[in-house]
Amino acid sequence: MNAAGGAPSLVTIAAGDGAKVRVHLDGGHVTSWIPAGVDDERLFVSAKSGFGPGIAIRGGIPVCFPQFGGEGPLPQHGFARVSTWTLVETRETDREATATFRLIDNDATRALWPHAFAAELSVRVGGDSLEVALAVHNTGDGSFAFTGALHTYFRVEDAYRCRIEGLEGVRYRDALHGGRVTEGERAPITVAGEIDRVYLDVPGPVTLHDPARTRGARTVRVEQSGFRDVVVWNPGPAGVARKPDMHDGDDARMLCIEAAAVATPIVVAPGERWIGAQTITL
Ligand code: TA6
Repeated sequence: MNAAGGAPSLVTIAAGDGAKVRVHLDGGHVTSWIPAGVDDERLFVSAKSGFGPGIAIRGGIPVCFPQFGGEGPLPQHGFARVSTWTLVETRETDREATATFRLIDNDATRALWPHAFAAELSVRVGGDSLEVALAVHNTGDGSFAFTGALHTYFRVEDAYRCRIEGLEGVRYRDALHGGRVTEGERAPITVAGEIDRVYLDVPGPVTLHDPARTRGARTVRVEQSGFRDVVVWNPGPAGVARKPDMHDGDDARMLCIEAAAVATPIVVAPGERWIGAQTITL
């Protein structure tokens, strides 16, 4: 309960092993993940980010739904990340902690996207892993299609010394070159400035190496299910300068690896439920 006696605007859950995660009801937005063991924040959130109803938080894990980016007529990345979700339940045990949040259609969402749905975000933390799952239930009487992502901002020591393995040779859509589809290099991805790619039909897990890190694990494994694409994004110095909610230099401190459904919209028939998840393990 917050000071005003209303519902809390953010929820923190912790496993008995010390692993913990913080979620803002505004956006259903994970903004902190500290694995068990070291006190080591693994997600990036801009010190200039706004918070509160209708504000897109810069960092953490934005829930992009029912539209990824500008892939349609809706506002950028859809409305889920600027909607207030409700807390369904939390559970904390020695080995893990979970929390579930829900967003159902309302006048505002239907005015933008005329479909009945129930979205649920489940967060599970424990040991050295974090799992975030988005379930989308079609509660209406007609099929709908959506694109989306779990737009994870990893906190890194130096993005320009990072490399990403697991996407070698995978075709990608390059937003910096008019969306053209290119064959992926047969080498780990490195960041030399702005990078904005949708890797298509990614076959397996992705590994992020952050060799400059001096505290905590330098390698993070990112797996996904339900989502077929992986987005890799860093705004670069020029991109950061264009973002009022980022400080100069933030480009070196973050790297987005996103579980995404972009190239092939997800179709959900009436009564059906789709689930997509991203599991991050040190
Ligand atoms: O994830 C890649 C992307 O679509 C980029 O093109 C960039 O726009 C980024 O998302 C951040 O979007 P936002 O609306 O949060 O500034």
